[in-house]
Amino acid sequence: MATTKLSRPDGPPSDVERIKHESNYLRGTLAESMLEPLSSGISDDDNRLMKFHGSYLQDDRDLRNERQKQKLEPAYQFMLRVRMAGGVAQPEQWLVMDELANKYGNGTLKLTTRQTFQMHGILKWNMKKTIQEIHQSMLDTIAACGDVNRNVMCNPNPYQSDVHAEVYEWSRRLSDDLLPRTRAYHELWLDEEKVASSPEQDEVEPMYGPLYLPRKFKIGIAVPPSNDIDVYSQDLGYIAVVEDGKLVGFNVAIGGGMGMAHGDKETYPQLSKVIGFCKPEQIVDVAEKIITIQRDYGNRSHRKNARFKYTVDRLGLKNVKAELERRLGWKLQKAKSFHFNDNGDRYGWVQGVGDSWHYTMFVQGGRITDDADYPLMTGLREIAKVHTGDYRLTANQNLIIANVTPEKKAEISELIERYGLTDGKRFSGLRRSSMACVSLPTCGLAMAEAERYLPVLVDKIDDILDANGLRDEEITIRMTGCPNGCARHALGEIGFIGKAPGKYNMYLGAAFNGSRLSKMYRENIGEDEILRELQVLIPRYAQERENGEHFGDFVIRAGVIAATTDGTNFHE
Ligand code: SRM
Ligand code: SF4
Repeated sequence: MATTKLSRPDGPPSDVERIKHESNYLRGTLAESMLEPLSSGISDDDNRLMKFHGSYLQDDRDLRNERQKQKLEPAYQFMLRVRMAGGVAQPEQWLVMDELANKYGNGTLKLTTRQTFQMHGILKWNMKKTIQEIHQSMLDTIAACGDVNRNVMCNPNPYQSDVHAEVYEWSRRLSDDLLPRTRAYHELWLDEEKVASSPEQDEVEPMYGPLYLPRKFKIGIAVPPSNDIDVYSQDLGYIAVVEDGKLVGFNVAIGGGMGMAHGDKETYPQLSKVIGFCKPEQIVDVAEKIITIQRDYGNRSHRKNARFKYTVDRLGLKNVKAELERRLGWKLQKAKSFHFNDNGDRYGWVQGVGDSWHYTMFVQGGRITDDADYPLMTGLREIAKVHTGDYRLTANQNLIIANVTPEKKAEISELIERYGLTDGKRFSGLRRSSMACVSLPTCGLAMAEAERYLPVLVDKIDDILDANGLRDEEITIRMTGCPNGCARHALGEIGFIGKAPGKYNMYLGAAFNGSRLSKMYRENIGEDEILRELQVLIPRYAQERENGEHFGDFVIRAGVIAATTDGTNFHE
């Protein structure tokens, strides 16, 4: 087989490459840093390594100025992210998360856009205890962040239990097989005894190597017709092909990603492209080989251009496919046809296969907390105490109480009623289709509010929708506090990216099923301008839309947003 000529970009390695190189497989001086009593923070180098262990050092930005004035160090605290393939958790694990969030965290849990739990506000002194208790619940935080394969996403599919079980199993296999092999996590957090370094040290990371990947790497599995995991946004996406109720394999899509930087044309969101089809038992091999291509050819000089999407663009899709097939020693089959309807969640009770029932609940911004008039956290805790099935966190930051037996259904329904927990149906279609990243006060990169502000903005947009008879119309709306795209803003029919406090770039025109990116419509505008724009666009949509036409398609047909030449792909 002919070898494709590929190369890595020139340039000196970035500082993070040095930190990884010197870290002795992700250990660095973390053990000492975590015990150092004078600061509640850790050094920058160790914070880089901390990510590979599923955590970030943050500070409470609401308190930053005040503490600066008082000449105090920032209010340091840690965010901790769990690795939980496909978002599947057991009731006992829910109770552990709930307890830890209240005991060591800020009393809330965040259900993330990649189907897992995040806790915020953990103090340095409590980190080890928290990680140990997570471990005892049979979960961990390994590789939840860092330059490695991240939490593997998987359609939580409450409809086809057999297919779900099978596809979920593959997401778990991917998650486990692609884990880093270093024992650093076990030594640092779980008190595993250190094994003396040996000549085999070079074999510690057979796939990643001592420098790991140039950047984070993300995998997701979609089961059509649902594209809830936004398969086109993944570095590597698998699209399940189900024939006669049986899983026959996966279409393989590569090179997606959402992140960009304001004003930097070298960075952009991009949709992945389908390159072929493989059998179920081949997907781990395909993932491993793609990861090694990114390991070998990804940009290690400029982290802003290091994601796999840029490697694919630089090397060329055909060349990457040829290199993949060379490394595999076999060829992908021709892609099979598929169709996606939407990238959102369907709410309420549905019956799965046999006797099982599943309840999908809307969780605004993915935040599990108790408000005076909405005791969500308490209600879910009470449900977890009696639930005998499992949970599935969705990629839209919502929650499925899954595999409820007919006997338990009445009891859980009663608790849902008692605590006023909602399947979302009392909210507008827009709110039910909303997503916001964490942003302020914990995210160090936030330029504007997102999770705390989107609900307020939606209240106001709801008034316009009500006035135009569109209350139940599902329109996807996504807001991020910066252009990194953690709520996959570029795939919302209405998207906002934070620019500065109270100011956003507004995007329109993404497809309802996540197959087309949005395009910038207005730059750097505040709430008044946002509402002014929507006061024109929403009535137009109500009056001029064609039967069944989604908002994202309408704005293109109506010429609000220019169509692209290939009809699929926008970016700034
Ligand atoms: Fe993200 C960085 C939160 C999903 C793209 N993301 C961050 C950090 C860790 C900020 C930082 O680096 O200091 C945020 C922590 C905030 C906090 O206080 O918790 C953060 N990202 C999140 C979460 C929690 C958002 C949410 O509200 O749910 C999501 C956690 C996912 C998980 O469980 O693993 C989250 N982040 C995403 C997604 C969506 C996805 O993966 O489907 C994206 C876009 C897809 C992609 O990667 O292309 C995303 N996050 C980023 C980026 C931009 C990467 C890039 O390509 O340039 C950054 C910044 C970075 O890596 O330098 C980032
Ligand atoms: Fe933070 Fe930006 Fe991600 Fe929002 S999109 S969580 S502001 S990094």
